[in-house]
Amino acid sequence: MAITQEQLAAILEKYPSKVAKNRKKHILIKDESQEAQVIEANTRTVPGIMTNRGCAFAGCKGVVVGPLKDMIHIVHGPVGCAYYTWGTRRNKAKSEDPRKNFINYCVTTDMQESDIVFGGEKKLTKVIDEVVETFHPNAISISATCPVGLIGDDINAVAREAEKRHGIPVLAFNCEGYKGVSQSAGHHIANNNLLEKVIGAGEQEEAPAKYAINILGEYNIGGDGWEIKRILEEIGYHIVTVMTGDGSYEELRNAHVAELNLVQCHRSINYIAEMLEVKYGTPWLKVNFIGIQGMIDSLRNMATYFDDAVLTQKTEAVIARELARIEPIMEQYKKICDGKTAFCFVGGSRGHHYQGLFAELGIDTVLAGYEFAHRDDYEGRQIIPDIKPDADSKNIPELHVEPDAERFRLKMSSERLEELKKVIPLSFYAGMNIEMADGKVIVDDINQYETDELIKLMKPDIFASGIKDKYVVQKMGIPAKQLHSYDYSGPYAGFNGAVNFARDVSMGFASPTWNYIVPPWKNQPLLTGTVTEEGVA
Ligand code: CFM
Repeated sequence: MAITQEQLAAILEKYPSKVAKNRKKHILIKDESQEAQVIEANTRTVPGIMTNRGCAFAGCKGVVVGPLKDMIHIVHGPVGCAYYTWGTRRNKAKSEDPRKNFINYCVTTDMQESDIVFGGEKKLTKVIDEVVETFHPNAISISATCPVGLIGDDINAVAREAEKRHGIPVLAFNCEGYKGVSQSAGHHIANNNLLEKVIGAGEQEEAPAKYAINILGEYNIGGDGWEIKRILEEIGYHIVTVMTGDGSYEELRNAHVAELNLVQCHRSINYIAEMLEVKYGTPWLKVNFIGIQGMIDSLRNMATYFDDAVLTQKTEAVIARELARIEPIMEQYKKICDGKTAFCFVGGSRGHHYQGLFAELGIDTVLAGYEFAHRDDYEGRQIIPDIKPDADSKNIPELHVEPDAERFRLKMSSERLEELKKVIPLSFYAGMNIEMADGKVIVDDINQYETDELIKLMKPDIFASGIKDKYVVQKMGIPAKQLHSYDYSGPYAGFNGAVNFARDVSMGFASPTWNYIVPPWKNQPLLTGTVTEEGVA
């Protein structure tokens, strides 16, 4: 069901007026009669409001850098920052050489009070030395947590010295948690360093095989990347590197040789995609491997880009075979799901990407949003010139990139590239809003209060979100599906992923559990008080 502007106003009315004014700009009811609906995004959360956002450290170490499996990732900071980013995101990795897969380790300098007082550089140096001696990683990352920036430890100097001592790359990331307004700042910091120090450090001049691609913004959560790889490799693509799910420092060094970059998660990695185009002349194609139609469209767009008869034929053959295999299975789940409604609120790309998959099951996404996306992820990249930088966004350095003197080369004539841009999303992302129908609600950086109120009003059948709100929602009697870590399941990408998702969501609906839950408001009064002679107490 849709909501009216009056109902929305009634929710906002409960806030102090300044907060109401702020939050109003972050919530839209889609109105197709309006040419452009502006949404405010990537700005500070009002202090005191409970939101789902993370920090810059989480975006850098936890999201972009952490999945590189042949590196040791050192968290320079208190143990809590390391512990709570250890294994929870479910970015999987395997390696032909098990001695070069450190994904399950958690390494930290475990800063204590004395380190805060006297500085933590010596301790960091010692940890690097121990790590090299014990693990012999291909490279090391150091991610700074809040106190490191506050006390002024020079992690870049420590990294430079360690590189000289050990002869392996040591990358320092100044991703203190407080930088920027969310984890989005950390993505940007990570992107800059990986482009500057890693991509292009490899010796390869040419791709070792035809149809060489990189997959950007795919983190192999629950094995998504493996399902995508299964399909792409069967069609005949050569995957140079995945950034960064099941990826490695070794592979990333040669990412410059690819003929095309695919962008799955635009938010976390669009900076690298853009910079690779400027530096090496590699265009990027926006893909969405979530949902059956999303997968099919992405495969066909890739085939259009390469324009090769054999590749196109193989693409169609794989699509036909996979559809014939999974459609009968999907049918049985559709019977359970059809006619239901969903809220889909995830970080910076899945709030959009999962809507197609829900629709294929007959589930209508009535509310969607992002924790930390920017306006272009909602409204499309054409509005980027209109985004006014503020003090927080100016805090994150913009890398200035130029065409590489030796390695820049056009992948095709600029005329052909322009022609292609008319038919496939090359170096462009149209955002989430355009695909949402009239009356659908779009919320940026939703909080606990708004979640509660909108659930009461719109009564979704399923809530797709994260761990922080999952249990509150379930106690309201509504199945909640984590679309960050996929709970304990996955993969959800590609053809097999669609089947897994359909099964898990159907189990959520069919579970008898919900009959045993009595939400508190069913057997307790919402307000208690006594009426006395003076009035209500
Ligand atoms: Fe990209 Fe992600 Fe997402 Fe993200 Fe994330 Fe994630 Fe996410 Mo959680 S990189 S923006 S910072 S798709 S960890 S794998 S699920 S919030 S929607």
